[in-house]
Amino acid sequence: MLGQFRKEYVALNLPNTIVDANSNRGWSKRSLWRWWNQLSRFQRSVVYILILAACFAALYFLPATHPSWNPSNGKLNIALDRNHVTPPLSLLSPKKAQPPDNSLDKEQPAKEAHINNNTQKKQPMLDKEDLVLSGETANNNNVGQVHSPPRDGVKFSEFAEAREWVANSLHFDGNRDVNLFEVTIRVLGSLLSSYHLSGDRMFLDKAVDLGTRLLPCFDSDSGVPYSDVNLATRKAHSPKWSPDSSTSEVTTIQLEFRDLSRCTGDPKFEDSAAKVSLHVHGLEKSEGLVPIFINANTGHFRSYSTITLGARGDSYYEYLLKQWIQTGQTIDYLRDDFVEAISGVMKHLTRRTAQNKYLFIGELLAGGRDFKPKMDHLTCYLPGTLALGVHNGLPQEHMQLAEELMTTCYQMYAQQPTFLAPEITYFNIQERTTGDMSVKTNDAHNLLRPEFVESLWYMYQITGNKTYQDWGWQIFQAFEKYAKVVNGYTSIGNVRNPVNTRPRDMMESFFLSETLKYLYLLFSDDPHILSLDKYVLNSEAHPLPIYDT
Ligand code: DMJ
Repeated sequence: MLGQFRKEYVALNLPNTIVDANSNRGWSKRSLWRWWNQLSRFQRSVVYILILAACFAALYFLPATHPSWNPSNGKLNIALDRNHVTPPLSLLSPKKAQPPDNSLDKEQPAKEAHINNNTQKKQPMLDKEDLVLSGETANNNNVGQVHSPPRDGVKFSEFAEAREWVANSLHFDGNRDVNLFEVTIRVLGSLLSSYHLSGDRMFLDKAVDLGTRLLPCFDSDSGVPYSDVNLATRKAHSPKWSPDSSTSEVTTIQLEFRDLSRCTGDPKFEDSAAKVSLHVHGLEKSEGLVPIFINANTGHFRSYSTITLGARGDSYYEYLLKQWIQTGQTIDYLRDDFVEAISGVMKHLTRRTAQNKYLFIGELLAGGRDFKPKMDHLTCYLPGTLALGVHNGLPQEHMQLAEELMTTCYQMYAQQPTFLAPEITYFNIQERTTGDMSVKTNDAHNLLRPEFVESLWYMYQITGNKTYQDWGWQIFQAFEKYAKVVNGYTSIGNVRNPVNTRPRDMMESFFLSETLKYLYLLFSDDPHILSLDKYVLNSEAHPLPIYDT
C-alpha cells in the first residue's frame, strides 16, 4: 500500500513548481502557501489592495497597446479591413445629420389641403463634407458639377478591392443583350453612386462607357426606348416575347441618365431619358394611372393592359417623385403627375379586407374594367415613397395612406409561419370569408426583395416611430433563420412551410444593394446617416445627389 501511495505521490508532484522565466528560480506552491500563512491580517489586506490596484491598472492601460486605440484623442480608430468591418454606408455622412424637419408641418399649414408650390430654388445640395467614402486608390481628378473629393482618413480594403475589380475586370464590350432598365438601375446607378461617394474618376469613366452603349435604345420612332441592347454591336430591340416595352422600365432610367449628364457636362444622356418622361406625361391616362405596356415605335400604351403598382408599373410612380426631388423641385409636371396618380390609386386601386379592414392596393385588369385583389410584394415600396413625398411638402393625407399600407405589408410577413412575405398576396374582400389574405402555391416564393424594408427605413427616418425598427428586426431575423446559407443568403420557394422552404440557391444583387442596405440604415446608430435632403436613392438604393435645377 505504502509503495503504491508513494508512486502516486511522486507522479502528482512532478509539475508542482512555478518557474520564474527571467530568474529561472523555482517557487514551490507549498512555500508560497507557507509564506501567505505567516502574514498578519494587515499584511494580507495590503497584498489584496495591491492586487486590485494592479488589475485596475491593467484594465486602464492595456487598450493603449491595441492597434485601434488612439491615445491622442481617446477614440477608437476603426480599421475597416476584413477583420473589422463597418458597412460602407456608415461613411456617408460625417457631419451629424439634422433630425427630420418636422417643423415643415408648422411652417406649411396649407400642406394638407394642397401641394406646396415651391417656387424657391434649392441651393446646391452637396458639399465636400458630405462625401467621405474613400478608396485607397481614389484620385481627385473630377469633372462635372458635382465633385466628390476623397477625404483623408477612413479607408477600407473591401472598397479598394472592389474598385480594382471594376477598374480592371468590368468591361462592357461583351457581345450580348442586356436589359436597359436593369443595367441602368443596377450598374449605371452603382457606378455613379460610387463616383459621388469616392470622388474616383474611374467610376465615372466606366459609367460614360456604359451609358454610351445603352444610348441606342432610344433610337426608336417615338423616343420611347427599346427594352434591350447588345452592348458590343449597340443594336437595340424590343423584348423577344413582345413588341412592347414595360412602362416602369422606360420611366425608371431618368435619375441615372440625368446624373450622368450632370457629371460629364454632356447633355445627350439626360436629353434622351427626360424626353421619355415628357412623352409619357403627354399620354392619356386614367386619373394619373398608367397601363403597364408601351410600344417603342408608336409611343402609345397598349390598350387594355393591366394597371398596377406592382410589376411593370411600380417605379413609374416612384421616379415621378424622385426626378422632381433630384431636380430641386423645379419640374412641376413630375410632381403634379405623381399627386394625380396617388389620387387615382386611392380612388380606384385601394380596398379593405372584409375581416380586419386592412387597406391594400389591388390591380385593374382589361384597361380598368375588372378589379383584382392581388398585391405584389413590389407594391410595398409605395409607403416609403409616399413618406418621401410628404417630407418634401406633398399632401399629408399621403402619410395616412402610407401608414395603413405599412400595416398591411407587415401583415404580409407576419401571417406567414416563416415571417417572410410571399411574392404575391391575395386579399379577401368578400364578407363572411375567414382570413384577410391568401397565397397561391405559385406565388409562395420569397426573392429577398427589399421593398418593405425600404419603406421601413423611409418611415422610420421621417416619423421616428421605432415600431418600424422592430418590424425590420423581425424580418431580418426571419432572413437569418430561413434564407441564410453557407456563402450568403438564398431565395426560397415556399414561405408557407418552415420545415421545407425549398431554397433556390439564388441571391439577387438587390439583396445586397437594397435589402441589406436599407436594414443597415434602419438600424444605424445615427438614423439620419444618409440625408434625404441631399441624396435621392435610385430604384436600386444607390444614392445620387440632389441638384438645384
Ligand atoms: C429592384 O431591382 C428595383 O427596386 C426595381 O425597381 C424593382 N424591384 C427590384 C427588387 O425587388
